[in-house]
Amino acid sequence: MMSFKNKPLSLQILIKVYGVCVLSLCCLLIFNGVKVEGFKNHRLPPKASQPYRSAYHFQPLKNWMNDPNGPMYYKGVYHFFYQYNPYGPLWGNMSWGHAISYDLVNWVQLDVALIPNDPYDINGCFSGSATILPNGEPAILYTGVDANSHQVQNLAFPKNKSDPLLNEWVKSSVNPILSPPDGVDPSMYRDPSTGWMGPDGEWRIVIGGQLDHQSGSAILYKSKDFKTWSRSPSPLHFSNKTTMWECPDFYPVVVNGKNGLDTSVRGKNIRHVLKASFNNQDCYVLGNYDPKTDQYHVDVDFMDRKGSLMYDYGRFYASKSFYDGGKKRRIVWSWVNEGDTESDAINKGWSGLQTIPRSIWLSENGEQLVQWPVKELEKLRKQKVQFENKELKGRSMIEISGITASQADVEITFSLSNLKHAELLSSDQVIDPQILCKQKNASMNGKFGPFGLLVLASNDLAEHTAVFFRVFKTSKRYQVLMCADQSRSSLRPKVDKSIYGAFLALDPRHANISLKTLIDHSIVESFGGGGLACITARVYPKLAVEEQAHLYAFNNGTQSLSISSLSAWSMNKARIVSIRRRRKPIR
Ligand code: DQQ
Repeated sequence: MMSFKNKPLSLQILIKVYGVCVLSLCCLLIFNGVKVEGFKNHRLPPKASQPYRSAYHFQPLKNWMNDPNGPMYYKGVYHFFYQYNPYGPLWGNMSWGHAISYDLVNWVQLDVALIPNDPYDINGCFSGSATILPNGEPAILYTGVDANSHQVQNLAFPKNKSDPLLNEWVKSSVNPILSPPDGVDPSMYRDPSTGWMGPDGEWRIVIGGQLDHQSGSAILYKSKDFKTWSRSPSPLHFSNKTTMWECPDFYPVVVNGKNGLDTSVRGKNIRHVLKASFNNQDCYVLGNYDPKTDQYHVDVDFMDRKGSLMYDYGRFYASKSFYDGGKKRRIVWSWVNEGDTESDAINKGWSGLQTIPRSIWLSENGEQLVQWPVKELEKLRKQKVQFENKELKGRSMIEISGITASQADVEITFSLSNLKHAELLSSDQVIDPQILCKQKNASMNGKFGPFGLLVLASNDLAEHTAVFFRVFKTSKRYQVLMCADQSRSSLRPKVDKSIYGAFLALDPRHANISLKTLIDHSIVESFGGGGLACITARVYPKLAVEEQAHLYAFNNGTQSLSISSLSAWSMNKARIVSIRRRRKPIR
């Protein structure tokens, strides 16, 4: 075997830097009275029976996880909380799991931060958010489900705010701080947002709710001290075209720039995003917010025009963003649920993933958001294959070999010419992109497309997930459709095989069509057009696992096109370790 000294200098440096980071994290943990138990095997079935466990997406070492909660950057440490069942792989015993990281890639899972053991949250510590108060102290606002199954809002603070790990959390003695108001169903009143401060020095938050049994709503509250809250006469926004809004998120974005903004920032050149989770999707609107009057005027409302703008057109729910003051960016996290069965969850011993945290900003034309995986993920890249300017004839495919196809990061750009030959999309055809992707799935030939990637493909192609594009011509313009087709992703019955779709807001006459796909065993996260459209899929291949998985670039259209560039990397495994403090068991 190659000794450390024989490794290339760059690798030696990398190993040393990594070692120093891990060592300093361990010292910090020990210094904080935490027993480090990382790098030990946790009790899960052996690796051979875990083909769907991800290698570089965040997931706890075992059990159920759903919504991201209260992400924040505090004293140089990223904190990530999540809806967690400490006792098993199905939803229940809702608690706040807690993990920390220096780089958003490698994680240490700490003790559960909030457990449902008080009268005001005895039936669950549901979702919520973190806000850093003016004295530098972080505060958590979360929903508790009380003994009457009513949803109430509660506060918690760190036991020791000088501890960068924020190891222990103390629930406020004044809980619950808010109970369901008149006109709001007590079982539909939850998920307080991060607070933002107005020009009057008062805090604002929104809480998701259903008003008068019909409207999804972001109920607005104000407070001088973050403890005593009063409801504003009108909600920040509502819609009677949707059901209840879960996990509302409200934040500013800068016009013409990629930097993020702290949630309280106001001023010129700023627009505001309101995200609401409903119908299994995370939809958002863009608009102008006046912090003096708390009026929010949206450009295009939820469910208007062709539907709603969505963060991701695949499996992606209950997302939560935060401002990373260290790197001046806004980052969004999201829960990606399973598409297999409850008994699969029991066999696996776990359920639920998080997306790779994504930077999020306003597009150049100001009409939508753009997302891209955080830069830090690139440090997991290892072997690379790369080529440029390769013709991809009609009805052909090229295998991308030399990397680990089940654990990879792939970036590919296609260039098209002679677009006048594109298929005609008549205006009377359905314009729901998901329906179009279902009608014209990956195996249906077209002219320009389907072309893209076949990921997690078995040797005989009996299994594969296709992420692809089609270009259409309408009477006025060109339309680029992006699809993720899981219909042939697995030979296993009873797993989800949805087909997802989105339109990509780019003009193929002036821009090449790019795709970035993160493949991680059972999750396929795709970013079209530099993050203009994102689609996340969960797949459960039977044959195309581990070394048996293949990766192809394909063109199932009749028109030739060119791969102007391809770069693909095998990905290293992220370190996710667990530590345990000596503390009374939860129950
Ligand atoms: N999940 C939480 C709720 C939230 C829902 C419960 C969204 O607070 O509304 O686990 O997935």
